[in-house]
Order: sequence, then structure tokens, then C-alpha cells
Amino acid sequence: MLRKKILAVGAAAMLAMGLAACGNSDTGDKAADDGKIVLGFSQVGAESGWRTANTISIKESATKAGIELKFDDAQQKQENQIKAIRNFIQQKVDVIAFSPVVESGWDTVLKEAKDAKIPVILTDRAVDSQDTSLYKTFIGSDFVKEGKLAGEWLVKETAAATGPVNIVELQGTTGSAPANDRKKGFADAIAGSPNLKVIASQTGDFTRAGGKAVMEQFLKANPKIDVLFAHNDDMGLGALEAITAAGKVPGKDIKIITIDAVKDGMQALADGKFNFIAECSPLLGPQLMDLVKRVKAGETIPTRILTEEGTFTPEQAKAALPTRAY
Ligand code: GZL
Repeated sequence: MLRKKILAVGAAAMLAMGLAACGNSDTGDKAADDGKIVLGFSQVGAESGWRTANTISIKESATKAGIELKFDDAQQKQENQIKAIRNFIQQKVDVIAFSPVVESGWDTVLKEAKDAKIPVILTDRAVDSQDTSLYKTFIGSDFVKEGKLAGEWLVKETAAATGPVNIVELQGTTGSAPANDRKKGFADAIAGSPNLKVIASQTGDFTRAGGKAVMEQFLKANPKIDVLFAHNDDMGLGALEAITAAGKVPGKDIKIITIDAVKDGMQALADGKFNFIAECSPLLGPQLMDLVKRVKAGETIPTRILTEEGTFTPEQAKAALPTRAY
């Protein structure tokens, strides 16, 4: 009799556990099936060294965190990111995260995610949605500050200059948060120095090829260029080829300021071809996975998480390079 009772209790307990486990699957919650949290991530593309390092950080961190990652590369096209987010909704992932290639045009698809009760985390780049209930948080850099640091360095560097200092600017992807904000931060920082003039400003789309092509045009159209401000290292590295081909010495004839501080940019800085870099860290993976787990657990998280960054001179780049993580 006693044995029958133990079996009955055991069976009831098994049934109760089984129901509890399946209870979540009624909501189509992927995590209930195998206990793993499923994260859908839509990446901008693979346009720069920064992006490559960012993708590595996300993939490695998901593995370390035991999170199942569904990763999509949008090849810098917003329509591909919208398609990927809709696929993630169809697949009933637990959390969606993405780096929006541009700031506008996200409200409709983010509303679809909200209606499907799938929380969204913005990483790296922000959106201009007025409805902040459409995403849980934004984790990434302060791009206005990065542009400001670049401009402040130039103001100090040219304090003794008496004549005009002609600046050309390679902007990031048109409509993207980093391009809009870096441009604003830089312009605000040099506004008090009337001899500092941006004589040409055009997008190089954050790529080396774009930076080279646009710098070639700048050099043809402007006989006197004193400074290049590039919104990322990769466009600056592309511009180096154009500057050298035009018979000018980068870092001397034309001072070069960039943003990111990826390895190749830091090497150019250490070699004296760049003059100053404001850092923008791509290593967002660990913080993102922590946020995914907290959002999944229903925790309230801060609506804005800033990443810590610095700036580099050639000497600082030489010292940092040997241990540079990206
Ligand atoms: C900035 C990131 C930018 C980098 C570029 O957080 O979105 O995109 O500065 C990258 O190198 O292409």
C-alpha cells in the first residue's frame, strides 16, 4: 500500500511539474521548451572594423551566457532589419535586440513587437520614436560627446593659429544616430573659434571605400585642406590613401581626427598618420546579455545605459595597442 502511495505522489508531482513547464508554452514562450532564452538580434551590417568587433562581442557573449542567438546581418539596409524583426516575432523569440541603421522609420515594426509581448533592447544606435514604451532600454555611446571631444581637441590644437583652418568632414551613414550626433557635437565644440571652418562635409557611409572616394573629391575641389574630421576610423583609413596619392603627408599636411579607436585606427595614430581618436566601444555583448536575462526575468532596467570611453593621442595609442581588445 505504502509503495502504491509513494508512486501516486510521485506521479502527481511529475504531472504538476510537467504542467508547470508546459504552462509557459501556451504563451508560445520559446524558453519553456528547453530552458534557454532565445534572443533575436538584427545587426546593421559588416561595414567597418567597429561593426566586426561588435558582432564578435555579441556572439561570444551569447554563447558565454547560454543564450540562444538568432543573428541577422542587414547589410546596412533598414528594410532588411524590419524583415528580420518580423521573422523574430514569427519565431516567438523571448527578446529582440538591434542596432538601428538609421534613426527613423521604426514605430510600426516596434509596435508589432510590443503587441506580440516581445521586449526590445536598442544597442549601439538610437531611434527617434516618440513612444519610448516601444523599447526597454538603449545601451550605447554618447555620440554627441564623441564629436565634442574631437572638436575640443582641435580647438586646443589650433589655438595659436591666426589664419583660417579649413576642415573637411567625412560623415557616417546618412540619417544614423552616430552621424547626426557626432556632426552636432563637433560643430558645437568649434562654434566659438571663427577661424575653424568646415568647408566640405559629405557621407562616406562609415566605410573605407566611401572615405577614400569622398576624400579624393575633397582634395580635387579644395586646394587648402588643413584638417579631416572622419566620423569613424575606417573612413579615415580610406582617406589616408587619397591624401598620400595627392602627395600630402597625413598627420602633418592634413591633421586627421577620427572616432572609434579600433586596432587599425590606433595603429595609424601610433604611426602619426592620425592625430587624435575619440573612443567608441563596440564591446556591448556582456552588458547586452545581462540586460536580456533581466528583461526576461521581468526586472525593471534603466532606460539608458551609457558605455565608458576615452580619447587617445599617438603616445597613448602606442601604450594601449599591445593589449587592445579590438
Ligand atoms: C557607433 C557605430 C558606428 C561606428 C562605425 O556606435 O554605430 O557604426 O562608429 C560603425 O565604425 O560602422
